[in-house]
Amino acid sequence: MEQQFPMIQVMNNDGELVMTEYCEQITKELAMTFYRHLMRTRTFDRKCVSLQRQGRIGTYAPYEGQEAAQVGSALALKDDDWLFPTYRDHGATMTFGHSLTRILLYWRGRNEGCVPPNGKKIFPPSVPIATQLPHAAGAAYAEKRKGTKNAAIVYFGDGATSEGDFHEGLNIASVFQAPVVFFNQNNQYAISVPITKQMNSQTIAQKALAYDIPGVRVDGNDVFAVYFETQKALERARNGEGPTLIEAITWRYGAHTTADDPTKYRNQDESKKRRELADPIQRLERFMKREGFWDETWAQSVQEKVGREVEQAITEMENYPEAKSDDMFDYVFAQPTWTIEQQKNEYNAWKRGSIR
Ligand SMILES: Cc1ncc(C[n+]2csc(CCOP(=O)(O)OP(=O)(O)O)c2C)c(N)n1
Ligand SMILES: [Mg+2]
Repeated sequence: MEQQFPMIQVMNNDGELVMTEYCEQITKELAMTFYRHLMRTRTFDRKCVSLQRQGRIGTYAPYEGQEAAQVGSALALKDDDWLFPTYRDHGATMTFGHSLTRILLYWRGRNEGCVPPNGKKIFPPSVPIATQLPHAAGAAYAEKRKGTKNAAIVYFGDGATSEGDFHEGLNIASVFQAPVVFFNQNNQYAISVPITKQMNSQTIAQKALAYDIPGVRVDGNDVFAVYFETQKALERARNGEGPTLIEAITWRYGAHTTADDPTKYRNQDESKKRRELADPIQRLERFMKREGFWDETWAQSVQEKVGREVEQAITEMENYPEAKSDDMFDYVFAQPTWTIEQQKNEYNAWKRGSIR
């Protein structure tokens, strides 16, 4: 199966182009755009981990190491497409145009964090594993029924492919030839469970065979491979050729969330080695240096600019108006059930001091 689904690489770990197909499209401007987004996502992610440690946001799910998979795929989208993320995909949502302040509000436990900027079709992060796949298939099918050229992308992890919703989503999308890209980030772990203990399949891409849709395996740390292969899959979707399953092979360096301790289940040297060998940002930097696209002053200015942008979002998040406690009751259902009404009344009575 690994031979039938070879891992597509455009740029190897040393930053050399190893596939000629896309050479002409890989310009200095494109490389600079990718680098800016990669640095922006990494800066944001690291800052969030430290905000959690300082008690300024709640539990946080870091994606460091997976930036190329998220940035490359999100940049392949068009403005009117749909994006269905998990809790680990804010690197993709921010690249697609989500507001950093809103993403921070989400991690602070605020319902406002689930609201995308006007006109952006970004769903709230799905925490229940794989439930977003049927939603994405449905949204994509609705676009098809309306006769638009819009597509949907849905993100999920390796662990999610063991859920029923994964199979239901792929099946329904295949039956109705919905314009959706199933974008799997195979970071090789579902919390503490390594992929080898979770599935007997050699690849995730091969699971596409059962639904008779294309299955594509890419090096998820190669931003070019991810970008061009996602673009191809989206083009197929827009042209009425139905869904694609993409497996992007990657690795998270850190913890599953800030509530997890990865030293309990894996050797940290593995992450260190992968960082040295295959880090998505260093790899692009190596490529840019080889091609003569690299400029130290420019790289520094990128770092300063994204740093300022992140700091400003943090200030906005912290100065956001106080949360109204009624929100946690009012947004559960469109029409509250009597139990929720009762809980709300009891809570408000307790706040007023009339019950203890
Ligand atoms: C339906 C469901 N079952 C279990 C969980 C608990 N859980 C949270 S994250 C996770 C692992 C998911 O792994 P994967 O799909 O590989 O995504 P990753 O976290 O690696 O990005 C599990 C089992 C959940 N959130 N939802
Ligand atoms: Mg995983």
